[in-house]
Parts: sequence; C-alpha cells; structure tokens
Amino acid sequence: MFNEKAQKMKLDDIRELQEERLLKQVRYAYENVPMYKKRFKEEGIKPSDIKKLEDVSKVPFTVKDDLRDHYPYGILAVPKEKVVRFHASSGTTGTPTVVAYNRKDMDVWGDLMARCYDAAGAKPEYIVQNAYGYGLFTGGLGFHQGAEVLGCSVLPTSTGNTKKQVTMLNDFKTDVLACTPSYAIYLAEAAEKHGYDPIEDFDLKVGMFGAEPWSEEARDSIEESYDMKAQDVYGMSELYGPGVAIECSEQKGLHIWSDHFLVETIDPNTGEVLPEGEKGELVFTMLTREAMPLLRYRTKDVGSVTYEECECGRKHPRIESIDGRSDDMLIVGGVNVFPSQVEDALLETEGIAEHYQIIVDRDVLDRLFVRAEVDRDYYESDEYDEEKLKEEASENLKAVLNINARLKLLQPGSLPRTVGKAKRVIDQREEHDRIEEL
Ligand code: DLL
Repeated sequence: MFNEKAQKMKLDDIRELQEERLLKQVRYAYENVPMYKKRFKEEGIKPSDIKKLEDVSKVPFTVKDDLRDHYPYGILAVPKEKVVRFHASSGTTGTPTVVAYNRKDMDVWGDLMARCYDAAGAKPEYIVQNAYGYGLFTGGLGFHQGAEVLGCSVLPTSTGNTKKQVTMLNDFKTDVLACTPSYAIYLAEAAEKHGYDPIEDFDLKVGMFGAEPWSEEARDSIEESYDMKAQDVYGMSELYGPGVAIECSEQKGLHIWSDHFLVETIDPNTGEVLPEGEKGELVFTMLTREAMPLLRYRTKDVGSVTYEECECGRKHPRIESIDGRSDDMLIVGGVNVFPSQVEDALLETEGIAEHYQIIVDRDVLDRLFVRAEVDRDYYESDEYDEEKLKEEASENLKAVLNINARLKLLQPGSLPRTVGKAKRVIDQREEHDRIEEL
C-alpha cells in the first residue's frame, strides 16, 4: 500500500519512530539471526544496551562479505518457507549476494517505490516504461511493483531491444522512463538514429535514473534531449533494491525514507561516526525488514547527509550527492582518483559527450588513460577543433585529478553502449596488460 502520509512526517516523529523501531529490530536480529547473536556476544553487548537512537553506534557493522560468507540462506531471520522472493547480485568474487523478502517486506518495498514515483513527480494515471533489467537484479521488479502500487500502467520492457524501446516510447507516449542514466543517454541517440525526435515524438515527463553514478552534466543532457525532469534514485540489493532514496522536484539531494532506514555516515578507515553534513561512507540500518534484517550495513558508497529542510516539505533527510564507491576509487601512482571526478572534468568541457572510459595500466609506473567521445553536434559543426578541445579537456582533467591523464578523443558512437550499468573503468594492472595505443 502507498503510504502517502509517511512522506510528510515531521522530523521529531520520524526520530521517535526510528528509535522505537531500532530497539525492536536490534532485538529481533539478535534473537533470530545466529550471526548477529554471535557478533553481539563477541563484542560484549546485549540488545538491552541499545536504549536510544544514538546507541546505534554500539552495534557492530555488517559488510557484504557477511552475506557472501552465509550464502545462500545464512542470515535469514524467518524460515525459508516464509520467503516469497529472492534477489541476488553477482559479486566480484563470484559468490553472489543473496537477499530475501517475506510478504511484509514486499509490501514495504512496494510502498517505498510508490513514494519514489510520487516524489519524482509521477502520477497514478501515468504510463511507466520500465527498462531496468527484470530478473535477479532488483531494478526491474522493484520499479515494476512500485508503479503498480501507485496505480500507474507499466510497460515491462526490461533491458535491451533498443529499437523496440524507442518505438514504444513513441507509440505509447510513455510518461515515465525508468532505466540507468547511461541507457537513457543511449536511448536518445538511438531514437534519433531510428528517425524519431525525442522531444517532438515522445511525451516523456519524468525519468527515474539510478543504479550507477551520474553527473549534473549528464542530467542536463538527458533533460534537454527529452525535455523532461531527470530524477536520481538510489538503492542497493542489500537494502531491498531501488527505493532507499529519491530526488523530489527540488533536485537538491535524495530523500531517504527514514521511517524504514536509519542512515549514518562514517569514516571508512576508522569506522567513526561523522557529524551531519560530512562526507563519508553511508551506513544503513534496516528498521523494519523481517526476512533479512541488516544492522549498520556498510554500503561503501561515499556521500553526505543533510537534515536541513527541503522546499518540497518532506522532512526525510537527504543524501546530498553520491560521489561514487570507496572501492571504486583508483589509486594511480599514489594519487586517489574517483571515476566521478573524471566525469565531472570531462563534461565540464563543452564539446565532450557523456561516453568515456578510464583505463589504468602499469608500465613500470601506473598510467591513466581516458577515452572520451566528442559530442555529435559539435563534431559535425564547422567549429570543431580537435586540438583545442583536447587541450581544454586535458587541462580540466589535470586540475581535478592532480595527475596527468593521457586523453584520446573519439568520434561520436565509438565506445560500446550498455543497456544496464555502464562499465567505465578498466584496470589492467593485475593482468599486466599494457596499452600500446589509446
Ligand atoms: O543498483 C539498485 C537500483 C536499481 C538502484 C535501480 C536504483 C535504480 P545494486 O545492483 O545492488 O542495486 O547496486 C547498488 O549501485 O551501492 C551504488 O554504488 C550504485 N548506485 C545505485 N544507485 C545509485 C545512484 C541497484 N543513484 C550500487 N547514484 C550502490 C550512484 C548508485 N550510485
């Protein structure tokens, strides 16, 4: 059920509810998940030590490896028969991370997603084209359920079949497009290739884009190509999937549905809790999930959280921006490089498109290469000056990264397009592969 009222809860009421739920959930996890009981005992704490909201910092962290180590059913708090859905994400180690939902969890997730649609500006009468992948990935089914809960009509196109996606955007006059931001950019290109004008021929009003980092420049580009609002949506499989946080019409951060999630920001090196507004690793405690409660789950996502009032009236705190993952950070010749910094520097350069790749290899020393496509309109215009563009983009990269990156400009359409999450970083240092030529 769509809990519209919960969106407008006052902060004091949210905090009160969070405290009540936290105390209950800590005890529930302790009593029903052997991993938590063991860990609490190792740390010498009892559920009764958690008396108020701030005491959450006494609770041990949960990390992705805990889920992998207990693959597939290890941290269930309910009998397997009570689970109505599993999702899984494939990890880099090969062992998937499995997440489980009982009936009530599904209802909560449906509500959270319905709130996301509503906050993003969708209406029950809208048609939603859901081009997130259906399957073990949480994106497709999460967006599907939320749209139905709000009352929208769903076109479950899933990923791929780009020509059909474009035809449906035209034929159905879809109102909401849900997919990864990189796919939204690709779809606009594909639309033009198939003879459609995304503004004249489509009637898109709202885009709900997430599952990967994207920049303000990418947002501008999407909003311009379709003439619609492009809203950022955040989540991860371990925390239901999409639906943890969403941008409202203000587009000034993503509201976290805090009656169900307690957020903290920590120093990723020391685990120390950081003051409000400081940038650090986001940590979530699921306050209500029954099938698989997670306490203080370390997301590895880096961002900051604000409790300042939002013009939209929602008091739920906001993630100000997601700056990438701490484990995405590349250390190149001793210098920390976030892929998002590369994107910012590139897109700050007028004439560079949103399609790029970062490659790192080692030739005695680490080397950083960036391949970036030139914007099609600029490429085809008389003003196109490759040398000038390259110089400008290289300077912007240098200013942001503090190291020299070797940049190659590519013709529009040269890099592979993806239908889901874009793979932008190729680290070849382990393979000892060297790039002979960019
Ligand atoms: O990507 C769930 C999702 C689906 C979110 C559709 C939004 C839309 P995972 O595959 O488990 O789940 O990947 C989660 O993706 O820890 C972040 O690093 C990244 N991520 C998700 N949303 C955003 C976003 C889904 N809006 C991981 N901005 C997370 C930046 C994001 N990164």
